[in-house]
Amino acid sequence: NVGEAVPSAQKSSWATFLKSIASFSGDLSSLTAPPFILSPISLTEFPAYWCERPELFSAIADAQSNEERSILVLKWFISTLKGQYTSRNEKLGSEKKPLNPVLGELFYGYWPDVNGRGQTNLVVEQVSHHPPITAYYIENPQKGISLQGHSAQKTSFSGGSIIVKQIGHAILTVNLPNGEKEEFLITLPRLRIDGLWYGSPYIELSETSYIQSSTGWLSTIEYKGKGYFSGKSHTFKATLSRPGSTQASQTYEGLWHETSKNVRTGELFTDVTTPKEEVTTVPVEEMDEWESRRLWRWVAKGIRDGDFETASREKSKIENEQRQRRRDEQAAGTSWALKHFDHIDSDPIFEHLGRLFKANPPTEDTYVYRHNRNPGPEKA
Ligand code: CLR
Repeated sequence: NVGEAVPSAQKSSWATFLKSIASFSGDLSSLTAPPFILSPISLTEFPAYWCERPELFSAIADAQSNEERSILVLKWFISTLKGQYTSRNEKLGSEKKPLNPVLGELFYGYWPDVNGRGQTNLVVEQVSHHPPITAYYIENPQKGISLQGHSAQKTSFSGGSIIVKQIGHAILTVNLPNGEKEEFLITLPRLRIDGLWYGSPYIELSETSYIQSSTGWLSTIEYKGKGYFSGKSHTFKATLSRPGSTQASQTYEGLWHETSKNVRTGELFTDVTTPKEEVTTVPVEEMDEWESRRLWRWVAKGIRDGDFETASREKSKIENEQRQRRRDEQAAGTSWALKHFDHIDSDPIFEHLGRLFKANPPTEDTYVYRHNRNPGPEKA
């Protein structure tokens, strides 16, 4: 029977929602979901998950060899997965439906400099509404490391689960001491959202993602859930192979939400059982109208307080305002100007590095961060 986790008054609307996803594919954000499953957080906040262990991000700069740099990038990447894919369960009780960002929505934040790790800054912009696409740029200038990426999703329904194919990729750039740059192309895993029937959705990762370095080192990460590898959920196996070789130079395995180890040496590789550091922002009162937490403030309050009438009234206000804006643009023959990013049809770094591991598709568009304009949060 539907939904032991669903409040009794919402059981039938949950069943209706499930039916609507089953007969639907594409953009889930547009479907109306019952109140209990709504999150007060917009998708523009999600890129912050990349840096909640800032010391692992900054440590990449201290590597002494290409191999070590690839290992540290893999270690940082695996250590972000718990935040990316399980934190709503921990904070909100289950996976929830995030607020669907408006075009031009912004999110700024930073992680302060502690013990010489340097300050890391985050700039996020919603660069498309239909379909939803979020672009982000994360930089630790002191350490000479940056991450630029964009994120979109294609969803379908299969065997009672939502399958989410992640569209987009990220490029990590490291300035080397000799003045050169090393680049890493990061592809994203496939998601399955299980537990829908009971009203307590959670994510499992599947298939394979890659981290290809411009030095030739390649990490191949395989994801499995219950009943594979170790039989446990959130399992991964990663192999690092040297340039031009398919043989593993290092192999790691474990649980991405707990710990993992180096298979050969037994040495601990990742450990995310310790607290993470959430991004710092200025108070909502000091934010600009387009900044996510300011923009959605009253909707989010309504959701948090269980006052769904206010939440939906405030949400309609925002949506109507957006529709009017689009009509005005159309009448004036103008279009919305992005603030921090430029769109390009084909990312040359993706094409170049993607060839090394036969990325599929072989080319992708991207959003390039526009330096020297609107530098985002300078506050520390
Ligand atoms: C966004 C990019 C982040 C990782 C990430 C984590 C959770 C994903 C989210 C991405 C995209 C939107 C998402 C969400 C889980 C649920 C939600 C797929 C990929 C969908 C739109 C909501 C489904 C509604 C049910 C929960 C009822 O780096």
